[in-house]
Amino acid sequence: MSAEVPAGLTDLLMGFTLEVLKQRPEDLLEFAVRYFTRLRELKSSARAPGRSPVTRGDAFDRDSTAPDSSDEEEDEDDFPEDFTFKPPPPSKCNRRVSVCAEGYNPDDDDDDGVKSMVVHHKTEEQRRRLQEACRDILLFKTLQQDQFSEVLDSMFEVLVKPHECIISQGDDGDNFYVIERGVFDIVIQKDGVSRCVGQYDNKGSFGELALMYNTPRAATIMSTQDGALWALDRATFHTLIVKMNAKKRKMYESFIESVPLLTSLQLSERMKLVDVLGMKSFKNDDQILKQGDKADCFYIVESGEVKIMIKSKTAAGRRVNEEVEISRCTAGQYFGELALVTNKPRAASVYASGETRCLVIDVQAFERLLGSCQEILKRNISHYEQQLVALFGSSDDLKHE
Ligand code: 1OR
Ligand code: 1OR
Repeated sequence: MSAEVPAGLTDLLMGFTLEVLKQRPEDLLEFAVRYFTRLRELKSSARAPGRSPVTRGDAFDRDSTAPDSSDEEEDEDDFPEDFTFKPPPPSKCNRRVSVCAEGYNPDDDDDDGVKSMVVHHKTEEQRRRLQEACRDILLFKTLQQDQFSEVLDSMFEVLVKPHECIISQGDDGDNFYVIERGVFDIVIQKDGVSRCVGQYDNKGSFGELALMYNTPRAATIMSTQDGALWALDRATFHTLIVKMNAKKRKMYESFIESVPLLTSLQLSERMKLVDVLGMKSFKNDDQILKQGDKADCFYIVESGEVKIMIKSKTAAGRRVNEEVEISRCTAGQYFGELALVTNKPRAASVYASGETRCLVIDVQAFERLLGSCQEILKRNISHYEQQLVALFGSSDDLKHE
């Protein structure tokens, strides 16, 4: 069943959403009542005879309440230039409200322009370390060079001691963090019980979710030893990353919909996946994964082809050096799931066959967003074992030494 979205609805809700983000009301319902009441008052006073036409405010779209098309031209100038909304008293805790993944279009949010970016001076040596730490950060992979430079300019160093709480679950989001060094626990509290659900080991990044979706922090991040982080403030993250995500969604929406593995996900879940994925290009014969390496990412072939090669074992259990091609993946197919699902090293090496582009998802996003695909992944993994037995007469390679 397809439902048509009424003209102007998106803009009407967008205006409201932006106002919520600016004012951060404690009582969303009360705020909504006041916002739309005020909007209606303004609309009817603008319509009143004798009132001179004025430019409508950004927060409103003429289509959203135009009763019929004959009103349309008149409506264009319907709203007072000075449309301001008086919010209810400020909230005590200043909690930001959740915004559903597909409802917020950062493209239209011109509030935090480039002006709001702060440059933090760095020494040559700091800049070099920062650049190295950011080299593999997936969220930065789709930035253009000048945008990436702006991100680096805005980042500042944060040194941490053991057992420091960098992020507390439930807090408002302030910064996004890139790890230069250190080991950090990911702790999630649910039903009053805290559980360590994962760890960042000297690489990666965290703290993007609260900034992307204006939600409370989803997890607590604790240092387990001395470490160094690079932080990017909320405003710059918004200006550069969240706005880029709107473009990323447009770019990858139809491709992601065509990936068979992801068909069981809801649209909002697929879009959240797009928000956090990175894109990597490879030339012919580039090694993408190495058998035996520790795993931290999952890959979907966007274009081109990859070869999956393994070094099998001799009967005595020793590895032979020659690699054997066991499979290929083309556009829409995935690889690199096995080590993430089994918590083992990479079971095979993967090489680009010709120019190849892959979408890359880190292990935390894989676990967070692809949980509902685990059954399909596991079913396909059981096929590997059967093929392996057919090829080599043993499935020992899946068990790893
Ligand atoms: P944030 O801004 O919400 C906490 O602040 C950060 O922890 C979060 O962004 C992510 O960057 C990071 N679920 C939610 N957040 C996670 C998770 C996670 N892992 C890392 N973060 N899960 C664990 C996956 C290994 C899902 C648990 C069900
Ligand atoms: P990974 O994380 O172990 C290497 O990194 C990837 O190669 C692996 O995830 C899978 O995505 C892929 N048949 C097809 N693909 C495979 C196989 C496989 N093994 C790994 N990958 N077989 C099992 C070999 C151990 C069947 C061989 C005929």
